[in-house]
Amino acid sequence: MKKAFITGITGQDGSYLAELLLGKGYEVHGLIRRSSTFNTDRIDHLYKDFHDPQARLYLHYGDLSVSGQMTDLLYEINPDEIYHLGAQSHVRVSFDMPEYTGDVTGLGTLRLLEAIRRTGIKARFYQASSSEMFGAAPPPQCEDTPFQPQSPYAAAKVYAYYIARNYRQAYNLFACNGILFNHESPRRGETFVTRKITRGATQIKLGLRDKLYLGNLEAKRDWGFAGDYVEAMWMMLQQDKADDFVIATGETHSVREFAEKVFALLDLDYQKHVEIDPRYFRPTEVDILLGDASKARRSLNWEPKVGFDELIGMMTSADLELAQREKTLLDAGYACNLNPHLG
Ligand code: NDP
Ligand code: GDR
Repeated sequence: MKKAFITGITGQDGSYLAELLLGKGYEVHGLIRRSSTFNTDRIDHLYKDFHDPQARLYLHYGDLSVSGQMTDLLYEINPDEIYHLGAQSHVRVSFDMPEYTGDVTGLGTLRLLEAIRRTGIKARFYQASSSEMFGAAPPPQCEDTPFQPQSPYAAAKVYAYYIARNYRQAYNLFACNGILFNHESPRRGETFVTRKITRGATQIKLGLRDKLYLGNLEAKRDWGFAGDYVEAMWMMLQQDKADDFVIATGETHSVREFAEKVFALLDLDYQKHVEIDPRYFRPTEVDILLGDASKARRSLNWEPKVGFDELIGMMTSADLELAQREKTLLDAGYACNLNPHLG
């Protein structure tokens, strides 16, 4: 049985990847942070008590800001594949917490690579690189496009990208960078713009709120479905040779267009409900991302299955159901407020 170790297993991608690997028969180990409230919602459906002989998912406490323990964990688990997804992943927040973001998102990658080198384990390594690294570079962006990072997050990811390549060259480590463009799902964090829109619009539809406050509506992104993108991560680690790949749909849409479509699906006019709040603007913005994933199509035989409209439909219907549950609880007096929107 193959063993995988996933950092960031409680996040959007970690949950889809854990599902995929368990489905392929892997034993899966994940790094989780201690928090005062449960942070495992996205993987609870996959978890079996470890006393159960069927259990194949194991969780370990740890933090990417601490190195020694990572070495102990890798030594103990001895995984065949490591998927490094853990990060402070919010671009806007990285301007508020630049040092923390550099530490976790940038140096966290180095800590893990060093743990692999020091233990001498033979694991293959996946680095969650990002289209944000392209930043101000004009579209379309591919593996050869020079990076022009526009945020502390993007700068930290550029460091992580190069340090993964350095360990590949210096120590012959099987390390791949997946340069993934934005990918979304009903499990997307609620402060990223797509989910913020589907959550806000569905709550508006049910009368739970009236306004949705957003930042720059003109930014354009290449949005795909997270479930498709975790397959590409796995495919990269099954190749004969470690390499770097752009993963994208090859289509770009504005935030305005995303909002317009979601509200229209709910028979609402976004212009009546969406307001601009400059606190969601970024000091430096990435105006347009549009990925060219021809290398991945050619070498990995990967392509996205879920298109833009299907993604919007999937997220909107999941959030409509969630808003209905919230309304039921609020109406019955079992809940007193909605979550704040802070991103
Ligand atoms: P999420 O923000 O949903 O998940 C991030 C994960 O990292 C969570 O499990 C989080 O734990 C964990 N984490 C954060 N800080 C630490 C820390 N100090 N120590 C250990 N774990 C930590 O991100 P996504 O799933 O969307 O993305 C996965 C990765 O891919 C990230 O590295 C992201 O930067 C990158 N990426 C994402 C893209 C996207 O469009 N989704 C595109 C390109 C790259 P907790 O649950 O406790 O907060
Ligand atoms: P991004 O995703 O920064 O591309 O990073 P996000 O959804 O946060 O922003 C996309 C675009 O929407 C604009 N925007 C807003 N964004 C947020 N969060 N909230 C708003 O109210 C709002 N209004 C407009 C933003 O300015 C931006 O242009 C995501 C993360 O998952 C990263 O970890 C990942 O590396 C990249 O995608 C690829």
